[in-house]
Amino acid sequence: MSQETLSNLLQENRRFAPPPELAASANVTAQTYEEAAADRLGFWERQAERLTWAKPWNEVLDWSNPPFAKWFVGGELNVAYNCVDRHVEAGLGDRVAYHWEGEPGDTRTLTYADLQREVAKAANALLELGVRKGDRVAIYLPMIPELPISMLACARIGATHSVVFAGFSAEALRTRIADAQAKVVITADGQNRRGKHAALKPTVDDAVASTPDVEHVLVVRRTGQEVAHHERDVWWHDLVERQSTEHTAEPHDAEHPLYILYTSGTTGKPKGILHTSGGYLTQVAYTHHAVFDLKPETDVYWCSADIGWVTGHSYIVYGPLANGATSVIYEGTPDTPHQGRWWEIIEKYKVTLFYTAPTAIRTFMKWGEEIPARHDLSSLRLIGSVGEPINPEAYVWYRERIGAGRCPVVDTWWQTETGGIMVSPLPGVTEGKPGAAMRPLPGIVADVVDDQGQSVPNGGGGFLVVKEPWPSMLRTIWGDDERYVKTYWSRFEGMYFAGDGAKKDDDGDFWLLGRVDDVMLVSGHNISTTEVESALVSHPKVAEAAVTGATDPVTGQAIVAFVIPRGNAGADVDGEEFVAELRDHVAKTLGPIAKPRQIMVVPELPKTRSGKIMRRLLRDVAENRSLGDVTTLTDSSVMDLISTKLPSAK
Ligand code: 6R9
Repeated sequence: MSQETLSNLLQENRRFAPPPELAASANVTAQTYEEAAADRLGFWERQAERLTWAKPWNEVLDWSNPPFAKWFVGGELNVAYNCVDRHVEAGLGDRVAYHWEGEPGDTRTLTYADLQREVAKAANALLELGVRKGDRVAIYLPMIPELPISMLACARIGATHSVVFAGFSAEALRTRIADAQAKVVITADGQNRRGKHAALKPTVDDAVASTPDVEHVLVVRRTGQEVAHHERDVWWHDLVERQSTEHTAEPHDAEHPLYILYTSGTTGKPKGILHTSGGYLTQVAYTHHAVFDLKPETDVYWCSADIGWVTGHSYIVYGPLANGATSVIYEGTPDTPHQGRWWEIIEKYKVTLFYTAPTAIRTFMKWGEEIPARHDLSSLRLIGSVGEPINPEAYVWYRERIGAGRCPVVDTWWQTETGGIMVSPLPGVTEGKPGAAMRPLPGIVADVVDDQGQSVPNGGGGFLVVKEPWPSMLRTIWGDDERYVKTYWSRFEGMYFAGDGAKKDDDGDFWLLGRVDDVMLVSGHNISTTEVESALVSHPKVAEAAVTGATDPVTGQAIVAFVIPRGNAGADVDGEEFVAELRDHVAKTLGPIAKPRQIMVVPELPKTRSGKIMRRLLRDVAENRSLGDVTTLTDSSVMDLISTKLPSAK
């Protein structure tokens, strides 16, 4: 972004107060903000007491060598014990930890007692394979119970896991295995994707052909498809099933590395984000309790994310299990075998708390509101969003069509790097605004600053920063302290730079405006892609929109938009008239400066596996360049579909 601050174009006046019953019994009240502000470290210390520690800490935070933080110094705990065993010891062994639903319709129920046995067996199996405390284990599994079981087994013995999305290419997997020097890879023969079997094992064979550190590949049989067998391979059902269900969990240091998770970034090699144990578990447990108002005795919680994304790590595995929650895990895609599959799952398990991404919500808008309307979603009491800014119209659709106009929506801002939720409404406290992530949570000190690092006044726009260390912050980039300092702590003195644009409204509430790299500079104005996309989505015929800046001889950059029409938009959505209508709609909503130069109607948008729109690929298209790296795309054929829509290709 240049000197100029981000233009603040979108006006949104709708407000939604917390439901009175929820407010009356909410886990967290308004007072907590004050308590945490008065004594931040004392606040986090109280949250750490949610966990069971083998040895108490002697210092809450060591920040003597910034930006390298140590939380709960001297404390010791076992993360897996905290997520599983202690609930069994407390007499909750029969409580369901996971209702698992496979794509083909097979199911498995794991109580906390079941999970304890499974994790112990997997931990014993890893030990038999020679995995020791401090070793790294790569996990390349679909959304099956063996995935959380493997993660917890690693945590239990103090091995650091590195989960890689099942579906990433052999090359993406190879670089991640090599960077972490993983000793063992856990995978499956294949996975179910849209009613078909997609092989995984050949990708692993390919990747480990050139990663000499890998001693064993542990293979779960999921689809039953043929796989090649190498000497290093061992079947899960041979090795794990014969292990003892007893394993004593040793305590590990609060700062013991729990996991590495790679974020792709736009350039350069992927960054291995390192999370440790005590602070991480404290913040994910607290935020899951506070933001979702979790009542573990009665709630059924479902986060639809893939566990290969940080959202799955923190809010399918560690946070919910630390809190003794009952969760749903679903293996497949939302349209298999039909477009109502998710709503069927909510109805079947009587899900009360639901957490998904804007990309999914916009897809459902595209498919049409009659699909969720066929299902009984009345069990829901709170719905959440994560991953991208939620457009106000998508928020309102979500609240009305899924939440029956009754459930509060929590729009949660955070990152792989932050480990846990940072900015979010509190469902019993905050009056929600469609499109706003609202306020930093209690105990979090975040702000919006200008390019000099000065806090912007209400009404201003700039960069989102975090001004004080937080328990679940990344500790470094695996093997590259220098890059950690340079990427996150060098843009503004003494502050964590998140890389996101944001604005404060007149009440001081935060609105996230997308990655700073995506901000467009049009005739000297910084315009966020998010606001133009939200304006497009507010047109009744648009389900989804992606906006990018393309070089323009007159305006520097010009706005180019790609839109997906809603299911009920009718047949006239491909013509010039529709495009003209949309351009005018944006000009009316945001002002003439934001009017797109060009709008293309497309059937799909390029997205990462976690559902984020890859605007840089659209910029390549808009500027007639050959495409950059497409290895993290969910479906690379999407780009061909889009290219055929280009005027030049017609
Ligand atoms: C959890 C996760 C992080 C980036 C982040 C931002 C975007 C996530 C958001 C949001 C606006 C929200 N993001 N949640 N933007 N509102 N509620 O998504 O982690 O995959 O590392 O991505 O996602 O741009 O910087 P990660």
